[in-house]
Amino acid sequence: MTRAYRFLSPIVLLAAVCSWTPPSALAQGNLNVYCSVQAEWCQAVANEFQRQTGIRVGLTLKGSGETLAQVAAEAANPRGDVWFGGTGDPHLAAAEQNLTLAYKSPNLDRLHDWARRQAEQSGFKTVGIYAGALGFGYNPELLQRKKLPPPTCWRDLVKPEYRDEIQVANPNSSGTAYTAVATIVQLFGEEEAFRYLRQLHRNVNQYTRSGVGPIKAVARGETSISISFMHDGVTEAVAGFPVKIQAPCEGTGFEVGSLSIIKGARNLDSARKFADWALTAAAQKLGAESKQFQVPSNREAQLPPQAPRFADIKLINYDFAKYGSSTERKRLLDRWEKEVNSQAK
Ligand code: S7P
Repeated sequence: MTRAYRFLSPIVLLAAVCSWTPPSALAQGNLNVYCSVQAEWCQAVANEFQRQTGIRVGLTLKGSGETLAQVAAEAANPRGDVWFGGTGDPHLAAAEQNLTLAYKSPNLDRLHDWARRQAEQSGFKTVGIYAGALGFGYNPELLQRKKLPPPTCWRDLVKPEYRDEIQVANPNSSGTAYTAVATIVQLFGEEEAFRYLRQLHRNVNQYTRSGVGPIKAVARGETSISISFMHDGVTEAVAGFPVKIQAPCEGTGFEVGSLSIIKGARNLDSARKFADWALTAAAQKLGAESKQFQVPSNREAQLPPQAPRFADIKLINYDFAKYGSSTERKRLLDRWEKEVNSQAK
């Protein structure tokens, strides 16, 4: 201690030391977030929550199916505290497997019915933070060069003219692709749906690991068509790529993108604070600011003007209870693996 400090009271001294401490050493705790939306949004959420609360946020970026597998594998020794984003079905499966923790945020009342329903259905072990409809993305320049018409219906995708023109993700790793399988089953009935998926298999040039992979391939001109969430197509179009989106004429499924607190979270207080914050309109604005155009779940949050409008899309009455159940999910994925993915083209 220097001479001058001997004349200061301990309180003044403490205040002086604190005011000189670098901000990183003042962290108000830690929070490990498993994040299943696109990287820009994950980063914006981490930065802003950290800025507002002083809680240091660690991020792990993975798709929905992969995060579910990770949370299940770590159940005895959880490393994540909160799972932010990703399709609702695997969040419901996690709730059913008791991998996530019930929490009734005081902000639940501020949400749209569809987001609250996701919470009620899971015994409050998950909650909706956004919604998005499934559809097609296509590259109009590439299709024109190949003299192919843009697809408008699910039935178009299995036409022989689209041989090797389509990309979709693998439903084992991707929540987007699982939503597609569950949507087709609900639209056509299971037997007809698997006949359809086998026909589609011939036209698929690649099953990617991540759900946004196919629309990014459309944007780069590597494939003509993708099965994607329509808002992910808007992200590419807004970035200046030649991408258009289409809502399927027969109707389509949708996701309730969700948030869950992981059971055994080591930073439970921070996790609850994060959940409360993520349900506010101000936090949900970060989605559009990161050029992600889902429908926010907070009723006061503005719908980004570029977002696909649900009122313009023929939506099916997606059965989240059934297709979010672990047994149904596993059964459909096993069947897809055996009857579709393992088949020669
Ligand atoms: O952030 C865009 C988005 O489409 O990604 C999520 C998706 O589940 C993550 O990718 P996977 O398909 O690889 O699981 C969606 O929830 C979200 O709308």
